[in-house]
Amino acid sequence: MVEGPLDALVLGHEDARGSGDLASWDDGTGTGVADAGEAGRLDRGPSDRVTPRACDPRLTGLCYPGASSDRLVAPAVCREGRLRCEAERYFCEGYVLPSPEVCTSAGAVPADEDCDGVVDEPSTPLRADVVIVVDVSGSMHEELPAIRSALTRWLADLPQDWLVALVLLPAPPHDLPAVALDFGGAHVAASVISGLQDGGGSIEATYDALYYVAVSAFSVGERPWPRWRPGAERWVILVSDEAAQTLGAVHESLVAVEVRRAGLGVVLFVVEGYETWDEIVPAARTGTIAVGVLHDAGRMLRVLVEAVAGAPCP
Ligand SMILES: [Ca+2]
Ligand SMILES: [Ca+2]
Repeated sequence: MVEGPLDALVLGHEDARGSGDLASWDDGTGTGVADAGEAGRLDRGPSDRVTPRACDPRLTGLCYPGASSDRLVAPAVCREGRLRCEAERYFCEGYVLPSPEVCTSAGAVPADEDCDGVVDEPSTPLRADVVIVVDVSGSMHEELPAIRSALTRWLADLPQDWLVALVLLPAPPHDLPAVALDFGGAHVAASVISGLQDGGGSIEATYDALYYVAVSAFSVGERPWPRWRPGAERWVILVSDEAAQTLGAVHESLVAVEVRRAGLGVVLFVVEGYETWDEIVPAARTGTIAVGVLHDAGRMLRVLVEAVAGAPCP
């Protein structure tokens, strides 16, 4: 039973299948707010971010930090969680959020992984935001022709309502990564990328770049970081030949949390030395990450098409 309205509670989540601290969640499309109602079920609604007051341990209603449009019954895999009060904070436990649609394998029960009500539909979204993060340090000189070729060919075939932004890493004369192109049409991005040159810099602050892109709430230098459109799929294509570094204190676990929280799919193109990304890869959206190689434009293009655009189920 609920005594009094829970009108000052902000939902939180940690991952697609798990538990979340309800005091800190924002999915990038708004803030989840608990409105316990008579049944103790939490719904979404507009509200300012507020500090939760001490919770009622007797409240054990259902909660779901995903979109209100998500299907929550089979064949959809999304599920509500249970509200839990611990140490005067609310947690939502055991919920399942959407993941990319996966084709049903032989003998398996068909499932609607992205919880849109359709099973095994082609996974190419109509609307997506893509941030391309390219390492343009000097060591990338020999890799850039293949990168330019693969990316521009891929961009030429994107659906109309996909927007593309570009982040350079580093962006001389500083070692900071910087937004070279805010979200816009793919043809504009292709034009800029076709002229991409290596430009020095000594630190590849990959962690910083991915973190700032994920949180989408910082300004660095003169340009703001790209802002994601609500409702669009979110992708980061990251190309580098150097193990990830940070200029500050952006640890990879923090990157993993924010990438997951932002719902980013990450496609990673590397040469070598990325062992530390093992912690980030499984932490982001399952099944949306591919690790490809540089120098081979044809292979890069195939990886991009398969990883991001998807293909219809047989
Ligand atoms: Ca589906
Ligand atoms: Ca499926």
